[in-house]
Parts: sequence; C-alpha cells; structure tokens
Amino acid sequence: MNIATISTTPFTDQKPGTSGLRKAVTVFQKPHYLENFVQSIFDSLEGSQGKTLVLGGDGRYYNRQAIQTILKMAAANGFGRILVGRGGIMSTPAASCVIRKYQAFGGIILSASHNPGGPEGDFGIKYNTSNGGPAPEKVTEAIYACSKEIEQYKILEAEDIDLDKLGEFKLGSMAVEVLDSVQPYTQLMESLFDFDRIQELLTSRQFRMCMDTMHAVTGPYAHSILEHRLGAPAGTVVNGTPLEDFGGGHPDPNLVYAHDLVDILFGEDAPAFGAASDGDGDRNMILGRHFFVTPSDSLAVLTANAHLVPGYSQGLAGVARSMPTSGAVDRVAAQAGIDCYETPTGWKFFGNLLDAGKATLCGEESFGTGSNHVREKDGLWAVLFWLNILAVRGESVEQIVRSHWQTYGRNFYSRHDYEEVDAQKAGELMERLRQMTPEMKGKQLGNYEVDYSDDFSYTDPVDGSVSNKQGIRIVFTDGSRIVFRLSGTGTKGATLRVYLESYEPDASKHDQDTQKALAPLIEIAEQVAQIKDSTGREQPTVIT
Ligand code: G16
Repeated sequence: MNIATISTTPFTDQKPGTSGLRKAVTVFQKPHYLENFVQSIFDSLEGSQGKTLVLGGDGRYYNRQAIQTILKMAAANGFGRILVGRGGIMSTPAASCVIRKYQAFGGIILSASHNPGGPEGDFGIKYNTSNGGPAPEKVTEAIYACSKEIEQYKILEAEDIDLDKLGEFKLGSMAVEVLDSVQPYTQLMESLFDFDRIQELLTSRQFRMCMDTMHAVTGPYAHSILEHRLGAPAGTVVNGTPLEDFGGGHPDPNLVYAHDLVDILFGEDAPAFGAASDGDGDRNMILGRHFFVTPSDSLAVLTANAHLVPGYSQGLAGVARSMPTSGAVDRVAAQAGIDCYETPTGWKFFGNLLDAGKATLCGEESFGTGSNHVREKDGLWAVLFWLNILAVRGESVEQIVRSHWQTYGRNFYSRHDYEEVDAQKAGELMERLRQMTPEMKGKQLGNYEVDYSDDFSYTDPVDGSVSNKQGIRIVFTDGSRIVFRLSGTGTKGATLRVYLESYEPDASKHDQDTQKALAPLIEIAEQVAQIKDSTGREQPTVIT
C-alpha cells in the first residue's frame, strides 16, 4: 500500500475554541480542511511513532467519512495501533475511559457536542492527551501554529475499514481494533456506584425514571446500563437510537432543547427522576418531578452527598468549578474543609487539578459534571451518581435539593444566552465592559454596591500557566455577581452569555421564581452592558 503525500495550503480559521475545532459540516467538507487539521495535530505531537491512538465520535453526520480519513492518515503518520469505536462511535467520556484504560498516547474525538448535526449542522474535532483529557492550551496552540504553516499531509491509499465489525484489522502496518466501548465504560461505572442499591430502586414499583438521550451517542450506554444491567423497565431510555442528525433536534440537555423530557417530568403522573444527555454524552440535565436542578446546584449536592457513594466514600481531595458556575459548591467545600478551585470555562482546565490529586469532583454551569474517574465531564456518570444518592436517601429530588438549600442557603442562578449575534458588536460590547472594570469598584448599581470588577485571569496552580481574558465579572458586596463572556463553542456569529447569581440564606425566600429573584441583576446587566442595543435583541435566545 502506498503512502501519498498531498500538497496543501493553510486555512486561517483552524484555531481550536473552548473545546476543539467546531465548524459547519460544509466547512469540514472543503477539500483538505479536515486533513489539514488532523495533520496539524500529528505534526504537533512528539514521540507518537508506533504508539496507540483512540478514535471515535458522537456519530453525527460526517463522522464515518472523517473516521476513515483519520485512520488512513494515522497509518501514514506512523501510529502503531488505533482503537476505534464500533461504527466509529464513542461517547466523549467513554473515549476518555478507553484512553486511560489502554494507556494510549492520546485520542481524537469527533464531535460538535450539543450543536445540531446533519448536512446543514456542525461538526467538530478535538485532541485528548494521554491522561484522557482535552488537550491543554499549550497543545492546542501548537496545533494551531502547525495549521498556519502546513504545506502537505500524508495519507495511506487503502480501502475503508469495516467499522461495524468488532475485531482487529490491518491498515498498512498499523493495527486497527474496532471495539465496543460500552463494556469498559460499564465496568468503570460499576467500580464507582452501588449497582445493587440502584437496581433495587429502579426495579421497585414506587420509582420511575426517564432518561432522554436525545437521539445522540449516550443511547447505547444508557440502554445497556440502566435497562439491561440495572433492570429499569424497557422504555426508560427515550430517544435512545443515535441518529446522524439527532432526529433534527438540538442535542443540548437544557429546559429549552430537551423539551420531550421536560414535558414528561412537568406533566401529569410524572416520574420521580428525569435526566438528559447531549450529543457526545458529556453533559447532563437533572430533573425531579416538576423540579429542575441547576447544574451548579447539582455539583453542590453531589459534593455534599459523595460520602454515600462507594467510589467517593473515602472523602474528596477537593472540588473545582468554572468561574461562571455558581458558588453553591464553594459553601459545601468550606463546610467540609476541602479546597475549591475556580477555573476558566473549558473542561481542559480541570485536567491538571485532577491529575495532581487536588480535586475529585468538578462541574460547570453548562450542564457538565465529572470526577477523577476520567478526564472529561460525564453525563451518564452524573445520572448514576444521582440515582445512587436517591437510592440511599429514599427522598425525592426536590426534598434533597430543598434540604440542601436549608443547610447551605440558595444560590439563585441563571444564564441568559444571546445566540448568533453580530460578532463585531459582541466584541465591542465586551471591550466596552473591559474598559469599565477599573472604575467599577464602589459604584452603586440599583441596591447593589460593586465590590470588584475584572476580566478573569487564571494561573494554573500546577504548571503555572496563565490564561487571561476569561470573562468580565462584576461582583457585589453581598456576593451577588454578573458575568459576561463570549462563547467559545458557537459556529455562527457570536454568542453572548450573561451569568447571573444571587445568594439567599433565608429559607423562607427559597421558593421565589428564579428570574424574579434575579430581576434586579438582570436590569443592572442591561444598564451596564446595553445588551439590547448591541445585540439588536429584546430577549435572550435561551434562558437556563
Ligand atoms: C464545552 C466545554 C465546557 C464549556 C462548554 C461551553 O462543552 O468543554 O467546558 O463549559 O463548552 O463553553 P462556551 O461557554 O465557551 O460555549 P461541550 O459540552 O460543548 O464540549
């Protein structure tokens, strides 16, 4: 078999964002676009000759074609072995699990996560390092640097591999193993959670749950673990067959896009527990009967109840949350006497803390929760964690969250997204805010006094690397906050995210509607940032 060396010229837009390179499928279909980026990944790596690479994606449109291309490029670039998911499919947490289990050199994950799929949808690609986690900034910068100078890429001239057949194949001199990642992932879950107690819960007549996998990658994992292994009745998992276009839906587990689940959990005769996961299986949304658990509260509740779960009963080394995530978990950590780290948005920033044993649980407001069991956030893991807690405590989701608020106080929290707005105007809005921050201290805004305001900067406590410009914070003297950021995962225009948080210790006020409780802060955000003028929008596109 021949290795072809193909001449190419750089694309200028291959800078990875919050989580890899995400673009419209049509962009990835441009001649050489995918190949340039993959070769840039390979060129940026040192010592990969003869090593093992993990490869899989969320099964969205263009996944299969991309997998075949990457396999042939990996063979031409000297990898020794590739572990690829059956059908080219692996959830993001399962890919992380496989990288770690097989001590692979790294992995390539094909996903645009929660972005819609299909020929008109999005596609994405990211590189994970040998710890199983998303490449840190120094690696993504190196990949980007290579993409700006690339002149050629290498690809093996060979037939496609049959991705649907489990087993071992040869591609040139490289071995390709097609594996079913459901199995190692299930084993890992079994080592963390009390499957017997969860099984008791799921098979009892008093308890019903519904898991919406949104026609995305988690379907097979959820069917296998919840229904086959743990005995939940067939039909517990809905929208469980992965489809290339996610059934035309937007596979983002929030109150807007996971409407099938929301209708069930807020309808008559609702089950006790509901959960949804996203396109690549790393996000989760947790619902009780007629009750929504914010991702920030979910992280706090998991932290406070971790002692009930076998895999975490020895205690937590610490916890970490992204800066815009509410401070609910900080209060649990403070009471437990463990460290709580505040990182920029992006799971990659948790990697060093997990590797160094500084944090055990991590979470983000963007519906992501995870732990040191892998180096990605993990949707189904969060669902099992909740089920384990429910099985032990024998209370409802609502009771557990309300008693949590009674103990720690409630962090009212909401994120307002303005999607697909004019990128230049959004950039100008952020710049205006940036200029204002030095003069904000001491200012009276409505009933709030500004304690401090800055553009969040993070120094990694493990390797000392610094990440600047991670979001504008306006923090008030009572701890309430408004944060402004531009998303790093959108593919059209810009998405402005406004994060709002206010702390309420008084349990008699915990019943308020979130948007009402945050109304004064919403008004201040508009006053300070002139959002309506800048975005041309009267309302946010999505409120979570
Ligand atoms: C990715 C990152 C997360 C981040 C989220 C939203 O998640 O891994 O850490 O919170 O994007 O980022 P942004 O606010 O920049 O859009 P996923 O699930 O899309 O891979």
